[in-house]
Amino acid sequence: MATARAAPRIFLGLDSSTQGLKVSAVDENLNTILTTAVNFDKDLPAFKTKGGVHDHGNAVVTTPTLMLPTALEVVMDTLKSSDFPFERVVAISGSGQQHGSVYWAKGARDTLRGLKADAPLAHQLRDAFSTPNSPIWMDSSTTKQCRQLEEAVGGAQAMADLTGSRAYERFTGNQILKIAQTSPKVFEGTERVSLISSAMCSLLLGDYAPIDNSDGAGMNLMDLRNQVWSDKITTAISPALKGMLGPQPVPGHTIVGNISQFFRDKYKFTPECRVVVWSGDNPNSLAGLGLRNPGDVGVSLGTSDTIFSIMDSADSKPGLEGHFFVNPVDPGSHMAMLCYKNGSLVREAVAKDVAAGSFDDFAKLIQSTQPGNGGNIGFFVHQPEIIPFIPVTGVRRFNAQGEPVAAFAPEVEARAVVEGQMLSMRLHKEKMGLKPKTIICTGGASQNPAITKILSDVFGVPVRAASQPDSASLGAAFRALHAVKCEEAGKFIPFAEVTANGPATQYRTVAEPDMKAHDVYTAMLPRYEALEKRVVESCQ
Ligand code: XUL
Repeated sequence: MATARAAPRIFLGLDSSTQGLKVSAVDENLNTILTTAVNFDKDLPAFKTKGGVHDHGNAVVTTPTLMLPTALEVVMDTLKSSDFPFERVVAISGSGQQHGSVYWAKGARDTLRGLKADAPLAHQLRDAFSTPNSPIWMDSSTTKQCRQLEEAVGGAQAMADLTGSRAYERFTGNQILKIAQTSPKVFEGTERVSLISSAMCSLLLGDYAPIDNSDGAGMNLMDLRNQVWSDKITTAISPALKGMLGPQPVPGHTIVGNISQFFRDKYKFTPECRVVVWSGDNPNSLAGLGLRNPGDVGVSLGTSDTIFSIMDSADSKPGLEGHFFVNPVDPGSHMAMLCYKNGSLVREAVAKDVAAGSFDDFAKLIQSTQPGNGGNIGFFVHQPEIIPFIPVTGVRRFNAQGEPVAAFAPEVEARAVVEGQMLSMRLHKEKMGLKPKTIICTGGASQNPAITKILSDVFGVPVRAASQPDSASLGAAFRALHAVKCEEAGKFIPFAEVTANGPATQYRTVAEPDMKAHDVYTAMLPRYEALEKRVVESCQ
């Protein structure tokens, strides 16, 4: 007994991302005890995904919904086979790729409540979804619905004022409207719409879990200031929708219940194990990176590239670019963010072209060229881009005279892809009124010194990396700990207090800015902006 009581408590964080499902287990001091992951393409080949998704063409991108419970069970089985001490897990939370939606069929709640440990989750849930495919953040097929919903609330700026973002193709409300319009049977057969985050949480809970107000802000459905579903927008989609969304969104430190019988029976979680509401991957990364000061900016260089920071809610002024969400660890403040679709997959494609896929050689090519790239600028749009909206894919290259050119030399190409991405971040982040003092970087490309050096030079600030990777799953584990600490104290405790001494606050500097190079980029920015405008106009 005494030994069992003394055994350190464990907090689990999962990250259901575009390409896989990861788990981080941390102790009370926020040290990582273990991480493990399932890669959708490699480990679950039956779902035939590429990069975790099905690209149907015509800007339609989905993920097979049943892959989510399958991955959850596989990852838990992996933990079980390594004798993971499930009985020490005090709380579990998670992170989901933002905006993606899950459509639970009529009767699915009963199925969820009755899940039994003697059959695979996916088998028991085979009839639980009214459509087998979940539209995800890479989908950009809902431009018509975006304009329609903006019109219903009084225009794009009115939509931004109300929800924190103008209508974006990947945002869930626009996706739901498309389903209601083009697949009315699916819509009518749905009893609950979840985000990927809340769907995964529902699996752990064995019942429908609410949506948290941070991920909820990525739907174009939530009144950002009041943190409630907007009647105006939900009704414009369908009078039935509000009921399908479940209760009002909840703060990120909410305990939604205890873990379900399925997980207790199969893995020996204790009946007391708390399930903490899940949130989106970018909000969780913000938590995992320990951002706490308004000048701290997080940059995640992953499948998507995102740049985000905390903002006093009184200062957040949503415009026609970028997003404002509720801060996932402090419902009283906001999180400002920009998201680019053309992130690591584009860097990988260019590295494949110019360096046979070796990121070391890609870095060497970059290092053989000068900041500013001799005036050459490229726009690498492999997927329709969000910021700015570039719906027509293709690579556009311009020389120092602003003339279109068909190709760059390999080393120029390598620098051009990274400089273009970082210049765009700087340009559009400044338009949101934000100037970083420090950048805290995460994601695969944050390990590449040539890439972080350009990031640092473009912004003119040091770039630091967290001492542990996997910021989204770690952030989820930290939020699980935070929720338990708030529950134990019977009041809200600042997240920074809970994480104060943990490794989340220990960064190493990975790049220092060269201010001469920074000046080159500052001078280059108006040219970049003018060329960007040309590219955007050429798509209209
Ligand atoms: C954010 C976004 C992406 C996904 C990636 O708005 O669309 O960063 O969250 O998982």
